Amino acid sequence: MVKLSKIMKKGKALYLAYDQGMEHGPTDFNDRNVDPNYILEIAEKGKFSGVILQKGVAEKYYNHKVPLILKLNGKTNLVKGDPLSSQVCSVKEAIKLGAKAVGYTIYVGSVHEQKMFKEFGKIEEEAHDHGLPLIAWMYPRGKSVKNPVSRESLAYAARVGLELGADIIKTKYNGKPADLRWVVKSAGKAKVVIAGGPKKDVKSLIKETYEIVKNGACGLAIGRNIWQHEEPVKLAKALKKIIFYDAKPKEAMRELK
Ligand code: FBP
Repeated sequence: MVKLSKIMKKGKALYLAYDQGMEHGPTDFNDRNVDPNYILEIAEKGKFSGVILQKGVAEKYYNHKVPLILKLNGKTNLVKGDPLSSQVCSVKEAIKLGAKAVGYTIYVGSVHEQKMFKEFGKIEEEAHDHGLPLIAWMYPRGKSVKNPVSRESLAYAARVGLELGADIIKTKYNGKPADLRWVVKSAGKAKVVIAGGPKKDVKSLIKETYEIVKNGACGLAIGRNIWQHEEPVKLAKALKKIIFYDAKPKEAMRELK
């Protein structure tokens, strides 16, 4: 039986994503947040439901204070064209590193999607044999995907995540509550969490978070908006008020004063 209780509370979650060093390169970083120790400190002080790392960072920095979600595949943004993200870490290795869940990105619509489906299938079997939850980054992407954030693309990708056995599906919010409700419905019994994207102003982030939880998502798996912020722990507290305690945006904003 897969237990989500180690990485979710009351069915809700706030994860801190820090795999951008691989996905985007150090362009996302400054002198402070380039250091994984800084991120782990935010994760601990902000009481995140989990921290998302690649294996190299986990091996050298992870301190077991916040549940570890280990990303098992990755790619850089240097290769253009239809994306393929291949496996770089095994479930066995993730368990050795102390992971409480594993993650894998699938680019639905890429000409390489079959390769990712195949790897994901094996990972799903092994992770679930060990009772480990599997989080799928379900991102529609590739030449044949006209609009990666349309209602249809997002719902299709989320549904594929359910069909393939993901426990939690990570997707993007396109700003349309009705579309998100359809994405969540398409994901069925798989839970849905939303990515943060590039840094935006705090007011918009708070408003979006409110919309996201009101329309069926369980929370956020967010990176840049937190660790590029001047006061990441305060911001995390504000987001948690909305996600875990049903606060309204105005009430959450008070955490930032
Ligand atoms: P952010 O909140 O910083 O957007 O992180 C979420 C995330 O899914 C990361 O886990 C991943 O590295 C990145 O976004 C992928 O971004 P992109 O959509 O540019 O491939």
